[in-house]
Amino acid sequence: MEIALYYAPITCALAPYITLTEAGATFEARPLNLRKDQHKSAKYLKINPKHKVPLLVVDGKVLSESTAIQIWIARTFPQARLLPADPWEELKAISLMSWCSSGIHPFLARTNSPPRVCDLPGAEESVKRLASEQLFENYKIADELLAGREYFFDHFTAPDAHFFWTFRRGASFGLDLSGFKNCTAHFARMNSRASVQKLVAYEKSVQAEFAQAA
Ligand SMILES: N[C@@H](CCC(=O)N[C@@H](CS)C(=O)NCC(=O)O)C(=O)O
Repeated sequence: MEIALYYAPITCALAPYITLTEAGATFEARPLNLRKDQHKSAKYLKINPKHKVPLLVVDGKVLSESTAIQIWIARTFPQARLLPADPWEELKAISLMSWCSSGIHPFLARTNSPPRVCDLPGAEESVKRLASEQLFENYKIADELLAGREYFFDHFTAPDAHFFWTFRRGASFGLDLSGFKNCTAHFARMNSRASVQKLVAYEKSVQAEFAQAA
């Protein structure tokens, strides 16, 4: 089986990179330079008209959307236990990932690029402030879910990788997230995993490659 993951540094594509690594999968990461609009090239738009990462290609078949990608990885590598075994708990894990994608991610996107949602002159700060309020509301929910736990379930699962990305991205915008003690501890725990360290090293190498090509 040939697995390829279209990926870009800093983005949510790091979550499936982590879970593929946790699963011990052999895969090829295909980095795209978003700053150079490589995700909007005719070639990429042909396989993903949504011009987003992550995108998974398995033996030539294409799968978009983080949650679907995570479910595919979990099903394909069951020994990695990337989703809880109990059916109800599994659905709760899928619910958590859907929340990361549709409940948290949009506010990160607005913070990253306010003019994409409002191009009124002077609106930028207001968009960022409102987005960060929504982010804080969501991080508070995650903080409560993580109280007294190492991971969202009784061991590392795919939602941990997905949420890790949302928290990392929030922190990268300079938001003060130190009040979310359980999320902060989860973030540190995630950073200590070999899969995350591999991702971080890979991210650095891709960023260096992009900088050299600039
Ligand atoms: N709903 C998608 C969102 C993916 C997404 O928005 N990815 C961002 C990076 S974090 C992206 O590729 N942005 C490029 C663009 O919007 O053109 C998912 O959960 O996979």
